[in-house]
Amino acid sequence: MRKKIVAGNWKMNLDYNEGLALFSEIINIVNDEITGTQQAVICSPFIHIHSLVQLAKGYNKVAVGAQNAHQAESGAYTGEISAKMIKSTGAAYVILGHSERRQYFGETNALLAQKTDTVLKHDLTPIFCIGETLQERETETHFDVIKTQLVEGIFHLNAEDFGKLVIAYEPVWAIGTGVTATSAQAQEIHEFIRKEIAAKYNQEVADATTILYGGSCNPKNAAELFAQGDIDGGLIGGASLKSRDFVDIVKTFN
Ligand code: 3PY
Repeated sequence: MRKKIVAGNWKMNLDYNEGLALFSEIINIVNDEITGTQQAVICSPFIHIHSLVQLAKGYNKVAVGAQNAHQAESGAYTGEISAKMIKSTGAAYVILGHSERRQYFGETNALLAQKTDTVLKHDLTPIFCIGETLQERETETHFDVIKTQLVEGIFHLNAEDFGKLVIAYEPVWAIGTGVTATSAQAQEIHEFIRKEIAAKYNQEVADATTILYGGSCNPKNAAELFAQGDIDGGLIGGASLKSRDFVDIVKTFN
C-alpha cells in the first residue's frame, strides 16, 4: 500500500503568530477527526518551522516541511537556507521545484536535481513538483515536458533513493487560478508518470511511489481526485490556509 499524503503549501503567507495559531488548530482537528493512516504535512515559511515541529510533538499524524532548500551544503549564499539547517529543526519534508520557484526564481531541472541530492543526503523527503503550462498542454507537448522534468530532475537517482521521494503533479494552469484539472486529466498524467517510473526502474518501485495532485485542490473536489487509482493525495495551496478546509481534505482518506 502506497503512503497517502496531504501536504499543505502555505507559500509566503501568515506571520509567525498567525502560522502558529493555524497550525495549532490543524493539529487539534487532525487529532480529533483523522482515523486513517494518511499523513498530513504542513510546509510553512522557514521562520515557522522550528516552532511548528515543537507544537507537533506527540501528534505523529502531522509532519512539518519546508518549501525550498539550497543545493549547497553551506557557504556564502546570503539569505539562503540549507537542507542541513532544515533537518536540524526536526522538519521531515521539503517541497522542491514548485512551479512558482521554476517561474519566478529560474529553477531548472538541472538545479533541482542538485537540490534533490542535497535534500536526500540530509534524510529529508523531497516533494518533487512537476507539471506543464497551459501553452504546453494546448500544444500537446505536456507528456514530453513531464518526462523531461522526471528524467532531468530525479531519474539520476538510484532505485533506493528514488524510493524515498514523493512526486507532486501540479499543472501550472491550475495553480492559484481556481481551475482544477478534471479527475480524468489528473489520473491520465499520474498513470503516465507511474509508467515512466516503471520503465526507468521497475514496477515495484513505480507501485510504491506516492504521487500527489496539486492545483486548486479543495474539500469539494478532493474526494473525486483522490479516488483515482494513481492519485495518492494532494499538495494543497489556498485551502491549506483554512484549518477546516485542510483537514476536510485530509479526511478524504479516513
Ligand atoms: C496550489 O494549489 O495552488 C498550489 O500551488 C499547491 O502547491
